[in-house]
Amino acid sequence: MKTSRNLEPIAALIRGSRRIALCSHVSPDGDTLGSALALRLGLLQMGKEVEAFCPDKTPDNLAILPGIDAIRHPQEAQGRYDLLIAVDVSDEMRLGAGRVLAELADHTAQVDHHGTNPGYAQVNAVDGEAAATALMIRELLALLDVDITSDIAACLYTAISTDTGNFAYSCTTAEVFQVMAELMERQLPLSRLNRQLFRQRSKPQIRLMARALNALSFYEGERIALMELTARDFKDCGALKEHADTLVNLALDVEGVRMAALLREASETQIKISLRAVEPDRVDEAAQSLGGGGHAQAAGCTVNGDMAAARAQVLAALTKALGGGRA
Ligand SMILES: [Mn+2]
Repeated sequence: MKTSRNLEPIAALIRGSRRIALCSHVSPDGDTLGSALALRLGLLQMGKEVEAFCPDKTPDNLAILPGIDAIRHPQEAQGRYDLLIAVDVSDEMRLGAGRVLAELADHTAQVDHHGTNPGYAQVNAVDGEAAATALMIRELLALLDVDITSDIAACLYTAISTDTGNFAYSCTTAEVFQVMAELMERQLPLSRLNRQLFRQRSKPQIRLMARALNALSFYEGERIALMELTARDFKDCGALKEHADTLVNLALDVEGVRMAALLREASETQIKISLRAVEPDRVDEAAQSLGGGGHAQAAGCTVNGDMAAARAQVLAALTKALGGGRA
């Protein structure tokens, strides 16, 4: 187990606290929620009074997380806390409405794995090398002598598997599998959770996927793939905007494709665009040139105008990025 993560000072703060608030980040994902809920269960086991907060709605596919119904909006916080712990929150702004909690707490701490984290809490445990915040939470729970129940295992598994792209991204380390081996010994219902997290989709989502695939088109020697979804598509499918979230990956998975874009009508005058690239190609500069941003292989932007205008702009930006990459 790693020892360079500065978790002992947080363990000490926890031991000395009675009432503890936990907070996840805006647009919550499996790691921020799974890690916070694993920590919540551990602190309850220690007899602490603990409340878990999240500034945004939790995603439907994470409804399986033990304790997710206990999560509250930060505005519902009452009274004072001995300690606030931010979980997987890379900077203060990502606390969103959770920033009010810092004023209600005597001490603040954070556990996070984003290398860009400026260390905004009083006590900061940040390890940019950790594949998921959940690995640090696992270590913290060990310091606190918490017994890993099957519910805690389910929370940690959800966090680790989602942040590693189901154990596929290059961030997946040996430590991930060491912790997974421990979780498997705690009666982790792996195949059930895996189906719920990674395979099961709602009918509107599948219908929308069919529309997106139907709209798939190729450019620049079939190295760029585009998909388009109109407001009408969403209406016909009974789909919500979040149902389009991962569809761009279908276009990127086509053999020979190096960059993919999903264009979605956000309003009559705005098109939201998700961009993806296969390494070593990158789409962050293309996104920036259209007023957006993101990571090298996953970025996005919003363009004013209709679908045809947005298509022309994004194609021009991607073609330029393709030329700038390795042929
Ligand atoms: Mn994370």
